[in-house]
Amino acid sequence: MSFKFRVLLFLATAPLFLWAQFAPQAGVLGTTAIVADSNVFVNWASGYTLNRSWQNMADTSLGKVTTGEEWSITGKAGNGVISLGDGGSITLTFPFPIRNGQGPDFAVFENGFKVNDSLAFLELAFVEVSTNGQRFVRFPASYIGSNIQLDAFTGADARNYHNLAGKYIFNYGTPFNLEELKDSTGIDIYNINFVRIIDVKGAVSELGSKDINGNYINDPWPTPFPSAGFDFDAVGVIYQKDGLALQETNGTEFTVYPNPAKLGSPISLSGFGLNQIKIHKSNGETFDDFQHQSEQLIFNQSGLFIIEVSSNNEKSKSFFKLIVTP
Ligand SMILES: [Ca+2]
Ligand SMILES: [Ca+2]
Repeated sequence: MSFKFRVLLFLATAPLFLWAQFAPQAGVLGTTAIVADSNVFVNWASGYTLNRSWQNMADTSLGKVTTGEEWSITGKAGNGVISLGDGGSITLTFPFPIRNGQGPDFAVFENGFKVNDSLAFLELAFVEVSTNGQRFVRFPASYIGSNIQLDAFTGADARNYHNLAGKYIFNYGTPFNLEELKDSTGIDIYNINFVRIIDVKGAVSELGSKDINGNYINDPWPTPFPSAGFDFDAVGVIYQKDGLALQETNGTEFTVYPNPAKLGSPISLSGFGLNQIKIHKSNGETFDDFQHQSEQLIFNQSGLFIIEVSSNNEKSKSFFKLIVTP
């Protein structure tokens, strides 16, 4: 290889090393942001445990954050946010487990906003997942920007952040791919029941949170307001374990189809008969507001239901969830 050619090759490849960056902000070519209305979302978080933290971790006299209404936590993005405070967290649950599929499997929404064409006010959070609610595994997060402390009034470049919720502005979800955790022990990436969002402590100092390379993650701080920290909007599910039902009893697979089903439309049973089931509402009350014909059910109400199936000899029972949409 000639010297000249080597120099040219170096010049051609150098920018890749000097400016190795992650995906850009929503609306920019190459972004991985997913708009809230996208039809890739098949479900949204339905339950939560909230653990709010300080308005300012360095001055706890201000107390904890208060902004947001808890009713807005579940359901679709865009119905309000709830602030987590410095290092605060929220753990979400879902109608069905999330499973690994092709590409991203769920997305997290926050309420960041653009401050100019290239920068946005962003508040970041780590994302962890769990199958059993005990062992949580964190997505490997990276920060590659400057160490000049961002504050409550400074925009940030989305290209500096990876695997951190809040990378994208309001109405755009940050995607997460369970495939990246396939070598983790103690979780089943095809059966994720919990997603935990943990505010990045933004200080670029010993109080702050670090990425997988040991670098402080630059996130606006201090933000000593009732709305400090990550402002959680929603978690949208892209792949879920549906058609659920596949619990075995005495070698028989029970299914209901379709699931989710539609109000007033027939639902077919297979593997069991009407005489083997009891239907409960999600609060456990018995539910009987449905019609039936041979092996088909027609629900007169929408909602989340639990179907209890007794095996023929009454020795074992299976339970599964059925969703009936309006
Ligand atoms: Ca995936
Ligand atoms: Ca923060």
